[in-house]
Amino acid sequence: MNRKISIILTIAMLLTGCCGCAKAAVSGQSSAGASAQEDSNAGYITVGFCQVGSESDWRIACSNSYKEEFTEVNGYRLLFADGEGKQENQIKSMREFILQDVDYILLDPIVETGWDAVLKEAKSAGIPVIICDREVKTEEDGLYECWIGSDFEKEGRNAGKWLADYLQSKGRDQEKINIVTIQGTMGSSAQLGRTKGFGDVLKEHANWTMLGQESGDFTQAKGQEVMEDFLRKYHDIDVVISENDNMTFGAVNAIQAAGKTCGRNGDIVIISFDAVKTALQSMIDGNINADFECNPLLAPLVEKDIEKLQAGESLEKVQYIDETYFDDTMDLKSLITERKY
Ligand code: GYE
Repeated sequence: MNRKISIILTIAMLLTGCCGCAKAAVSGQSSAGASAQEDSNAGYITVGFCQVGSESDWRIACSNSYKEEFTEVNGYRLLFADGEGKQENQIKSMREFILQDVDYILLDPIVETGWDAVLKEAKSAGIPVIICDREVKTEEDGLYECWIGSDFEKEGRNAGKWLADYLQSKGRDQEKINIVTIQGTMGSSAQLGRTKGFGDVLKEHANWTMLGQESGDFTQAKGQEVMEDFLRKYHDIDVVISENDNMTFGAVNAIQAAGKTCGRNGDIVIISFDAVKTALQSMIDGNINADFECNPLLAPLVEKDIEKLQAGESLEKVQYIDETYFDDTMDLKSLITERKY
């Protein structure tokens, strides 16, 4: 909202004794409420963050990272909108942030497509948008400032390469290997990239067969259901690729409930993504063989980008965060204590 209109509305509200409106929550806020809020935000940079939801440990660590970084002590007012796993909720909160005339919008898009209209609205309102974690595919260029997150395809490829080396080390590189994949939320960058990256390595191994691929939507409960389904359908699974740790926890439960074993010395090799603390503990316990890290601590990097924009500097359009992997040959006990997520 134009600053002059905002001041006029604020004065009008003071005259009519309507200051209570300033406490309006993010959702369902009137434009008069928005202007009062803007006034109370004076001196702070207001940041509206459209988060995916709270489906996984990774996501919780990601949300905490924003809440710890964008504090009043650091000069920010963070408006946090939980999309509860639905794109329409995320679009709605973006529109509310536009109405509130926040200084920046941060979008972690649940899926890659369907953002053009709302990104254009933000652009017309003069509000810079930073895309974090998952990516967007737009028809037009220039609808956002930059994207910052993980190289999901590389994570998937690294998982495939790790499996090839592992099988070779066990003398199983010529054996017929049956694989199933528990995929993340379909159409999300994390799912698309990990599926593609692993799929590329699969094509190089004629003795590897993908028996089935199904989405567990990145949650433990659905991951468990999908694994139960796989175990009913296929009786000779050698490897499970699980596109996040929470689905892996569900898969391990399903495997053990079916009387099978997995991980170190088990019947089924388990490869996971994220490498959150609980998963590393599960690897120490022998249930997971390898875990490809995805770093959820994006907020400090996003904050640096905002500082640059504030200083009128330009940004790298694509920014990858550093990542590694872990397997059960490593000394994870000492590592786990230092780990933030
Ligand atoms: O792997 C998963 C989460 O987008 C990278 O989303 C993120 C993924 C992460 O739910 O645990």
